[in-house]
Amino acid sequence: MGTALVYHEDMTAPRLLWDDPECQIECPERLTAALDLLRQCGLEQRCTRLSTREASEAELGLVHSLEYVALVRGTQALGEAELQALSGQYDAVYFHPSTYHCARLAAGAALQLVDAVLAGTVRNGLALVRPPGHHSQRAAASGFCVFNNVAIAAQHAKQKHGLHRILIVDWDIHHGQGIQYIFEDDPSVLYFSWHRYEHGRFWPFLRESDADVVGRGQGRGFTVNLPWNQVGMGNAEYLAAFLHVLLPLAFEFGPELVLVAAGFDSAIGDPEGQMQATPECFAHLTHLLQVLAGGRVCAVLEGGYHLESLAQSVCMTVQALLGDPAPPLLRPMVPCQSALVSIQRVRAAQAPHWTSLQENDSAPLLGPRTRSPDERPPPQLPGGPVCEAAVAVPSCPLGQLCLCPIPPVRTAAALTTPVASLILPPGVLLQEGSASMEKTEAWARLHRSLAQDEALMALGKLLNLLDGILDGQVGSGVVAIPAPAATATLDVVIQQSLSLRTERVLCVVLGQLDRPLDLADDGRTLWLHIRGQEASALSMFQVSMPLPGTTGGFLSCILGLVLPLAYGFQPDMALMVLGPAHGLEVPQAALLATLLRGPAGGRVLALVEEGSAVQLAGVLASVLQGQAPPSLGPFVSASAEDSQALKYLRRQLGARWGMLQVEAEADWGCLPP
Ligand code: Q9C
Ligand code: ZN
Repeated sequence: MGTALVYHEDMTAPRLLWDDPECQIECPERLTAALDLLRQCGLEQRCTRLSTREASEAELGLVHSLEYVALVRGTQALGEAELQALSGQYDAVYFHPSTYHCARLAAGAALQLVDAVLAGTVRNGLALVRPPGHHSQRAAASGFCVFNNVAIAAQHAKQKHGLHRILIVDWDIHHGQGIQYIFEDDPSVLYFSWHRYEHGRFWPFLRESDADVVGRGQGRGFTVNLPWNQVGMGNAEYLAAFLHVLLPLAFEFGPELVLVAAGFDSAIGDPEGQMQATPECFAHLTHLLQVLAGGRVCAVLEGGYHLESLAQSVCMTVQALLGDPAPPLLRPMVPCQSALVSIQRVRAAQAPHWTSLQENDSAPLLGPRTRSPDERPPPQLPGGPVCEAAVAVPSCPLGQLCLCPIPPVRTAAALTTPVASLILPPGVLLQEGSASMEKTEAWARLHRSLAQDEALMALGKLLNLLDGILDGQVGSGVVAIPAPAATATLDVVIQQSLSLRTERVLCVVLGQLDRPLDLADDGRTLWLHIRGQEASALSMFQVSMPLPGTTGGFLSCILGLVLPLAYGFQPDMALMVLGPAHGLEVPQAALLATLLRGPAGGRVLALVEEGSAVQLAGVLASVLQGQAPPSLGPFVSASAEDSQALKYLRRQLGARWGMLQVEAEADWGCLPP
């Protein structure tokens, strides 16, 4: 199932006919720049092109008043002076004779996209539209927006497709107050927006954009505002917002559809946003959203006024929708204090409405399952944690868009079972070849457990696949390993990986498996064991955590610990090791593999002990190829013990791994603005 691109060239028609410095940035070139770069990168050609239709007046009526629709209809016949006079009645709006037609096309494009995704014709898609929509209200245009494209699409999905839960993610840098007003009392639509706020001193200057505004009546807790109070927020801050605010709530909500109000004025170089997130960040955000709603993600363009930055960010979004791995983000990944204050405030405001944000404060912090690590000070993270968003914003270092080379083989599997070919999804290469006997035996001499024929054969295949990944011929892989040789095999894989061009390897280990004894604690491997009897950190690169017993506990472990560490570490490759007695259910394993693709540039090697390989290999191969993971099932809150363990590790490691933090340093929240 593919990715839709919805576009109609009529939407390049609206343009500002008089002089107005505030409105001139919303120009026709925004669409052509995005489309041109999509073509140049070969991305447009990989999408399913959908035709665009005008939304009917009844469909506009799902959100807007008939009088307002009639008023906008009337602008088609107005002359320039009348258009200018009418525009002046709204805040930051211009009308053009083509506005009514194009605003209906923009809403229609969002509807076409939602219809195609819900019909199953495509998995996901992007609508490239003008005018944008998220500021427009029941009876008012605002901020270049005429009809509220995303809100209309959400109402349509509820009424025509019978959906009960829709998530709207508004990553535009302005607050989509229009969407907020339309759904503020509606618990079937969870609206998340981050926005430049500066304590209310940034447009649209609304009190209701702040973090403590959470919705009304039945809709309390279904409006989530994350105000940024400084400019210069970047990749670390955006990812932290997703991991610590949006995704925990989204998983608990369990949406059937994700709509993105996809404004790219939140990207670097944009004159409105003044933020620092690079285009690659949008590939990661898009990748993260695809673990929700079976991957049904519909993105609809909103703002974005730096043509180059806009076009590159659009390409990154489409590439992620197509299932390609996201390019690595640049170090250091440490959110600034101002962002942490905002994150802390929104978590506190939403905690009464979401169990995943409730931290069981009643229990003692050092419970029986946690113990202190040894007293040795942890080694320094190379690069050092310095990144203050508020410090001087450098001029836009926006280079050529680097589309990472896509390996000829996306995913390969090396399995030992005779039914291997039957359990793999189409497109996954079943690897038969082996590394040379010489090489395999040389490694096997290091470990007695590798001497048996069976272990040796598995090792040969594994080494061959690993070479493919390290050479860039293969993107990711799934390998079955004989249980008795699991620790030894992992030792070989780590050593072999680190001997070749790879600087950092992330090992996420489940089940009974020991950390190889000769593994150096030198910052090149991050060993994260999700099985321990207790939460403990022997150093910043050796962490263990009990396997949580509920879906909620598992999610907070992945979102609150594994991904923050992984994004902070920025590995060249991730090993996901499911050893004997790993205890993971199939959807949990699939979710973990999917999410590890993000920080690892798509290079994930899953090592699965033979006993569960038949059950897991197919689904792991399919998510590593870019398919959406299956649902975890009903959300069940984390146990008090599991939240304690996470909180303990956050305390222990937060100073060294900034991405773990969900709170600002003590005195920051109290500083005057
Ligand atoms: N310098 C959208 O991005 N002007 N609309 C604010 C602050 C209005 C933005 C002036 C910006 C409207 C869809
Ligand atoms: Zn905007």
